[in-house]
Amino acid sequence: MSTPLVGIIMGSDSDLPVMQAAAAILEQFNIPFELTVVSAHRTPLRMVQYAQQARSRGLKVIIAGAGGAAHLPGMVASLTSLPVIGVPVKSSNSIDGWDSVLSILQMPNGIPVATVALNAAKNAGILAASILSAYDENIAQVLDAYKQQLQEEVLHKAEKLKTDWQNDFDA
Ligand code: RP5
Repeated sequence: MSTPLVGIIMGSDSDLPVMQAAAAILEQFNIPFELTVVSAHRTPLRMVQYAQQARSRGLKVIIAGAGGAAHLPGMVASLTSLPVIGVPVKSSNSIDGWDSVLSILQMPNGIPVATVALNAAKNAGILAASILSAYDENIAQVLDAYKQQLQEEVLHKAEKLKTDWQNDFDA
């Protein structure tokens, strides 16, 4: 196993059904990652240790997911200079998801967290890959191919609609 470049952490194992999408896309991109539970409230010292050791352990990006009073991404960002991507999770203790979004999004100046949409762990994985691609040509090529594939899928759908609805629009 190569050294993980991305650390995926979450406040609880109940976040895993959402957070596993980040792991899946990193696996698809062949980017080594690690995945564990780190709770800002239930294991604060583990959180401090994780964040403080992340860079020396070789991590380049941290993806942190949490829900409700979602303090994990912001607190981790306060403890490391690595980029932190926050995933707001609509969890069991979340009122409607806005609590998770705002807890992660509304950071004070000086301590940014790159916040993705509610439950958007897949995008967090893609954003982590984009950050790594700034200095890794192989990852850049994988991402370019992925975007090309997305484009082809949309064009294929447009072509299908054109046939199904006898619509002539062609950009
Ligand atoms: C947060 O509380 C976790 O990130 C999770 O989203 C939520 C609920 O945790 P459990 O009570 O399910 O462990 O800290």
